[in-house]
Amino acid sequence: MSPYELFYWPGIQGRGELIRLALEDAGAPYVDVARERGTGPMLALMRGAGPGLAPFGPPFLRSGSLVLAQTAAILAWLAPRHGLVPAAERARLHAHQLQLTIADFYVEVHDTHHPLGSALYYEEQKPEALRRAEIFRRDRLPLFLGYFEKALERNGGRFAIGRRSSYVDLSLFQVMVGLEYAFPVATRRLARRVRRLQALKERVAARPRVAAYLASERRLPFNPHGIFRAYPELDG
Ligand SMILES: N[C@@H](CCC(=O)N[C@@H](CS)C(=O)NCC(=O)O)C(=O)O
Repeated sequence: MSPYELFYWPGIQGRGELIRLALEDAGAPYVDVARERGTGPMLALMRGAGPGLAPFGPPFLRSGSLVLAQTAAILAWLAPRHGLVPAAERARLHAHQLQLTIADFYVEVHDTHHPLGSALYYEEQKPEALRRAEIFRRDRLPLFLGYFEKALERNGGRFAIGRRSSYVDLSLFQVMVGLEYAFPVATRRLARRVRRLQALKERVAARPRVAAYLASERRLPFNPHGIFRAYPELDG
């Protein structure tokens, strides 16, 4: 099998990490193209250099002549090929539903530090970020985490979907470690209300391929350029 080509910004975990975790857990060979060859090929595909529909933004994945963008769509396509989702249609649809909700949550996390837009530096939108982050911590964070916790509970507590680990569990792991990095105080305050998510995070981190990946140089550290950013003034 020729390796998948993952296209994502080379210096951050970002949304690309949700694809990396799935590929790593599946043991699927892939090339992280921008990290190995720079962003030129990625930007060219976004400008329409490839066949068919051009991606709006990264992450996107190339496999043969297919170039597919949108994190949730990529995962929905990859997962059945690698046993990362149950075969039943309803389970696959619900996995996709959860993944799209995670995508919505990523926008909310991003907007805590960039509420006016990505074209401005954080320092240029700090007053708005402070207000937005306060509302995020008070309303949105408990709402989303409560929803994911409930989904786990209704499915028996251990997995988001089905009776085995799926790509949604991998993404929920990333959500939890990201929040612990960016909002340690607010996340700790919710800990008792999201015990299943906490336990899921530990279990995913212990999966052999995930553990090997996390210990490798392929796993980029969190940093001040990603979606999860540790600005103490936005936490509390
Ligand atoms: N909904 C898309 C969002 C993609 C996205 O926002 N990508 C970011 C990087 S994480 C980007 O560079 N977008 C380009 C832009 O918004 O101009 C997904 O889940 O993949």
